[in-house]
This record gives sequence, structure tokens and C-alpha cells, in this order.
Amino acid sequence: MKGYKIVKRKFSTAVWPLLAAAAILCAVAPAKAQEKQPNIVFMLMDNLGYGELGVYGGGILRGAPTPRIDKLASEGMRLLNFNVEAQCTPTRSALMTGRFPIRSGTYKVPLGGIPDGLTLWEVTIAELLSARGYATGTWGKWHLGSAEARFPTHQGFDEWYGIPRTYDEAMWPSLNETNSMWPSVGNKQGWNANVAPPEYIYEAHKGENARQVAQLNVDRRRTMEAEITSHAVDFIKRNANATFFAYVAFSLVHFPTLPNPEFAGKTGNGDWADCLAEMDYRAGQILDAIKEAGIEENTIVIFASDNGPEATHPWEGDSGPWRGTYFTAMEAALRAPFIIRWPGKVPAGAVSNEIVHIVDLYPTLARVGGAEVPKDRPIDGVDQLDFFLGKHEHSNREGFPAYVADRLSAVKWRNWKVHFIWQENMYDPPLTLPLPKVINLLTDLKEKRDGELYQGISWVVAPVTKIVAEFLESLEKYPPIKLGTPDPYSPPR
Ligand SMILES: [Ca+2]
Repeated sequence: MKGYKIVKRKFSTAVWPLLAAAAILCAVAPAKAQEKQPNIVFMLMDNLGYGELGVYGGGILRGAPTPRIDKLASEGMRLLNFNVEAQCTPTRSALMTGRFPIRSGTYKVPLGGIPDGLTLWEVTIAELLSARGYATGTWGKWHLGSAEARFPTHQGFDEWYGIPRTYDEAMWPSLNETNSMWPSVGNKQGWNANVAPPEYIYEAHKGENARQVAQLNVDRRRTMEAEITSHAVDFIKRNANATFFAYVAFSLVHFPTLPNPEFAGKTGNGDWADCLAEMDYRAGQILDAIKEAGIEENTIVIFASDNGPEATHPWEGDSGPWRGTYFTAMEAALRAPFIIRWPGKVPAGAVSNEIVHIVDLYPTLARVGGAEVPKDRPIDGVDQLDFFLGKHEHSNREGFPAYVADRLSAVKWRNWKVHFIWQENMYDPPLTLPLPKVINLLTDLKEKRDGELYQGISWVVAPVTKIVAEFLESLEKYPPIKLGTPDPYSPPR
């Protein structure tokens, strides 16, 4: 990894005259120091519902205060209408590529060992920032390719420590406890490594083979948050004098919600509340590392969740005022917590109900890093930097199509939402509606009322139809990459 960086920074002797000329030009330029590009620390929580954090109406209501994250919100901007994809994989893909995941064959969580992940043709935000000289690291769940050739260190990250798939697989090798409260689904029920490969924790550096650190089991799952944090903190310390992008893909509160032994029993309110307490503590450790490195002023911190709350007992999460669970197009699935802090730049304490989508972070962070987004493919994200900086009240997005896997299920537009497919819970069958269901999200937070289409608001279908038509036309022009597409991929001409 280090070698790669050094090679990139070496200049061939042929460019020395050019550098000398540039130095002369710089010498006559005003003496103002070039402002360093800010560092970016992106903390992405896993399955953290809208209603869990104190600042979003949870905290002590859920058995554990979240003072560090609440304080972060008071120091930056907090969004009430930040939207994600309905599942882990598509959201992570949207963040990495700025493209709706229906385009990149990553629109659903891969199950059962099918070929998975992002093609190497996609240009990730890590690749864009890395090309601008950023040191890049990620820790935690990747979920964008379980084969080594698609690990983060092949998609723009200098280093990675984490798992390629998902935390529930921690239970596969650990459920021999036939007297536990969980249903017995361990070795005696037929699982072994030959039937389905166990999940491994990997450590990887760019340009080197990845190393298997350990098999993920429930004991190890308990320490993952601490491990992720310690790697991220170490990276921040090492790169305090560089410019860096740290994508901290935290593991909480994905099921099984098992707290670190140091947090087990701490709140007295059960595993879930203990996990919430640990989440707040770990986020605080990252914030402390930034402060101790003396780089708080020049570091953008983003805290967000990848999707809505879990639906499966006993790990259910909470979605605050919104109805539904993840794996649906209900507001509980789409609206996630989002906080952005950039001292002196993003107005402290700002709160907005403007629509922002996670695809927007791609062009926004690219601009922060001085990078250009690719022009040879559709990028769905829109640059929201000026909105975050408080330069205008409205976001640069009015709406978006909401897919659940490969089903166009709903469209959001301003304070409206139109459902084409109705599904409240991840285990419900998706029902195609005979007529689009129009919801006013200011008067009907729970998306409960039927028949509003007939109460003078059918005009809402017009702007929504425009969003759908434009998106489908774009898919026509740029055919989506199919799920399971191998590398090398190149688009049809
Ligand atoms: Ca997730």
C-alpha cells in the first residue's frame, strides 16, 4: 500500500522544468496559502432506524441516551428527510457510485452464494478521492462483493478491515447451543463450512492479498464495533498530516444486536439499549480521535444509517414517526438519520426537512475533494454542497424513484409520495396497486389514508410520472448491469 503511494508521488525527471515553471508562477501569485482539502469521515451505521437516537426522539426513550451523537447534531446540520435504499447492499452501492443500484446490479442483498458485488468498471468515491491524493480507508461491512477481486482494496481504498458480507452469518457457526433462546439451527441442523462458507473477518491493503483474520461468530460479533473503531482511530492518527477519507462502516445495530462485554448489562435495559449506548460511545471515540489529532476544523464528519430498522424478532428497531421496516418503500425504510458537521462551514444546529438522497453524497464529496464525477455514465446523485453550507434553503433534489430490489415501488416528490407497489413489512408480499396511492407526507406521516387520489390531488401524479419517465428513459439509454455480472465489464455500445 505504502509503495503504491510512493510510486504515485514520484515525478519523472522530464517534468522538472514544468515544476520549476509552476514554482515561479506560484511565487508571483498572492501569498495566500492554498486551502487544504478537508478530510472526510463518514460513519455509516447498519440498520439504525429513524427513531433510535436521542436527537431523533429516541435515546432514553429506547433505554440509552446518545449524548455524543446528539451533540454532533448540535454542531452541524441534521436532516429529517435523508433517504437511502431499502437494503444494505443497494445503499452502500449508491454511496460508493452515486448511481441508483438498479443500474449496477447491486439492487438487493445477495443471498445463497450467488455472484455478487460491484463491477470494477464502477468508479467509487474512494477511487475519485484517492486520485486526488486522499488516503482512503474503510472498516466494517463491505457488502459489495464477497470475492477478493471485488474487495474495497480493489475499489479505491488503501486499507480495509472487516467482513465482505453480513453480521447475521455470525450465528451460523455459533448456534450449537441447542439450549439457547435462539432456535437451534447449528451444526446438528446441518450447517457446516462445506454447505455454506462461513463469514470471515479480513484485513487487506491495496496491492496485497487479503488476510483472513478470524471466522466471524457471535463472540467476535460482540467485539466488532471496538475493532472497527480501533482501526479507524489508528488510521486517523496516522494520517493526521495527510488528507484522508475514512469510511467507518459500523456494525451496530445490525442483528444479532450483541453488545461488547464492556457494555453488556450497562444500561439495565437489555441488549438493544446496551448496543445503542455502545454505538454512541464508539462514535464518540472517532470524534475524540479527530479532535486529538487537531484536525477538527478541517474535517467533515457525516453520521448516517444505511437503511431503516430491522423487522426480525428479537432485534426489531424503531422508526420513530414512520411506518414500516427496511426492505420496503415505506418511510421507515427510506428515511434515515443524517448529520453533517464541518465547523465554520455547515451551519451549526441547522435542521431541514428537504429531500436528500444518499446518491447525492457522491458528487457532493467529489466536489469537496476537488474531483470530477465520471461523464461516461449516468450519475443519479446531485451536488448538495451549497445546501449543506447553508447557501440556499432548498436542497438540489425535488424527488426520486424508490426501488425495492428491482421493483419500482414508489416515488417521492416534495412533500408527496406515490406508491405503485404496497408493502409495509419486509416479510409481506409486494402488492401491485390498481391505482397509484398518493400520500401527503406532511399530513399523513403513517401513510395510512386511502383514496386521497380522489380528493383533488391527482395532479401529484403528473410530476411523479415525469420522474418515472425520465428514469426509465435513462435505463433504456444506459442498460442496467445485470446482477451477477462478472469482470471485466464494459457497457454495450
Ligand atoms: Ca443495513
